Amino acid sequence: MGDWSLSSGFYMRRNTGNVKMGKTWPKILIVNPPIYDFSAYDFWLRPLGALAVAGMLRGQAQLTFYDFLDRRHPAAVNKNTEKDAFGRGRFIEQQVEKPAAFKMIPRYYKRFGLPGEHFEQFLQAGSGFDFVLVQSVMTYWYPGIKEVIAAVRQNCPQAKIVLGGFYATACHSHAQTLGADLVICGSDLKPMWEMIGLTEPKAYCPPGWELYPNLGTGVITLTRGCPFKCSYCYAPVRGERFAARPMEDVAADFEMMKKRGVRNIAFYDDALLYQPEKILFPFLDYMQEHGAGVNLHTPNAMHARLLTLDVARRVVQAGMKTFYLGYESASAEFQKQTGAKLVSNELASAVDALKSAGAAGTNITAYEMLGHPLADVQAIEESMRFAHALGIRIMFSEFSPIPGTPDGELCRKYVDIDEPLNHNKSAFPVVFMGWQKIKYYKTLCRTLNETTFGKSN
Ligand code: B12
Ligand code: SF4
Repeated sequence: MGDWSLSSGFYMRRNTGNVKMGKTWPKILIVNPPIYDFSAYDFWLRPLGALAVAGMLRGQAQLTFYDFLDRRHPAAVNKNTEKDAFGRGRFIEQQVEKPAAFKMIPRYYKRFGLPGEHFEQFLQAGSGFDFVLVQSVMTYWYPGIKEVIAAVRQNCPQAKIVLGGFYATACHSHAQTLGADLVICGSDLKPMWEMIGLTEPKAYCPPGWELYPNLGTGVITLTRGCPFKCSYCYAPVRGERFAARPMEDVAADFEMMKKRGVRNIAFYDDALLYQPEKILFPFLDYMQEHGAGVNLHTPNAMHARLLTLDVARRVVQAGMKTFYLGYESASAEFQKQTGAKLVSNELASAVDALKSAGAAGTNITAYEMLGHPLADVQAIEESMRFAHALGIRIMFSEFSPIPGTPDGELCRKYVDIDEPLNHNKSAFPVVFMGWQKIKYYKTLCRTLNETTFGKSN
């Protein structure tokens, strides 16, 4: 284990010893890249994949961490990155040139995160790294990874670069063109262990939360995989069996975050409410006992169908403060064709349950899909008005076509989905439906939300 030090203006995680049994510990840098997109907001974002890998390297390597998206980093504070009551907030941003793929999108394209020069100075000030591990999430954010790889090659030419995460998995061939030495596919980290010459620990290691000197926001999962099969989603393609994580591992994750002063925790589960007696309820009981003052959030959406009054009471009692519900559409035909996740009266019952458990309408949001290739049968406006009438917020879940998914494959006739930029959730809906329609729905959404909750929200 080690301690934190502030060196040359950069936070570095240093292990207190660097020689183990006559062997020098490898110097490993872990990077969460900047985002290139039309918009980005810190909606409780944490690079959980990279932190999981950092946890496994704990005590075997000299670890240094660089998170371009850490709004609490000394180089980010006071840069118009204000936060709301639950820790969400804006990133540092800068307008950049739009790639050719986006020329028809009438919006500014931006880079979000700490400035590139800061990272370059950081690399130059460091004593050299043997390995650099780079995180990826959204496929269409790969320009940020490209930037990181170029900076590492330029300033730290001896380092071997390993790329992992969702983009590296779903767009594996594309990811191999970015210049990393190794691209990890899925959760099998064996090639990485071989490259860095270390062994995967046998016992569970919590994510490397200690790499944040000032945590504030954390994320957690209680489960792996998803038991459902929605046609727009990658989970069924990945085929990971749904399973609960052992409660003692989840508790270890929580305790580690608690020690670092966490105030807000977002669930990153795909199906948080599935089999609640076995999975969610024991965690909520644990939180009631150990989690006083910690707010829970569900940005990845909960299944309204599974949100009974009992579930609602328990989540509210355990400190859940914001409630995002997958709604997608009021259309039975759309539901049938995409996986039958929910019908409208199930959304209404979930909202009723939450409100009678004490949740405020302003903290309940229905995600509705926009720009899906089956938009014709989706009844978008009717769905919006239905959710609005329940006294809750509406937020669009803009469609991102993912290769290999049935709905993503349907989009090949509109865009080249082998180019990951075309998966951008702000771009595909515009290409598919046209800017005027998108603008109409977005204005309607804002107006409906403002009618109930006022302008400032
Ligand atoms: C949490 C989550 C979110 C969060 C935060 C995402 C974030 N930036 O961190 C929120 C709710 C904000 C979100 C938003 C969206 N999301 Co999302 N999200 C997820 C989710 C559920 C988990 C991602 C995660 O962090 N997992 C945790 C890690 C631990 O799991 P893992 O990746 O499997 O990690 C293992 C390996 O990959 C590997 N690994 C991972 N990282 C690394 C790094 C290194 C260095 C190495 C070596 C290995 C490695 O090792 C890990 C351990 O085994 C995934 C689905 C899923 N289950 O993966 C969708 C997913 C990534 N999201 C998706 C989508 C569609 C969206 C939205 C577009 C939805 C919408 N329409 O609004 C938005 C986009 C937001 C934006 N601004 O563009 C898609 C991907 C789309 C795409 N084109 O890339 C996914 C795959 C879901 C799906 N529908 O299929 N999302
Ligand atoms: S959209 Fe959600 S419920 Fe449907 S398969 Fe994907 S993760 Fe599961």
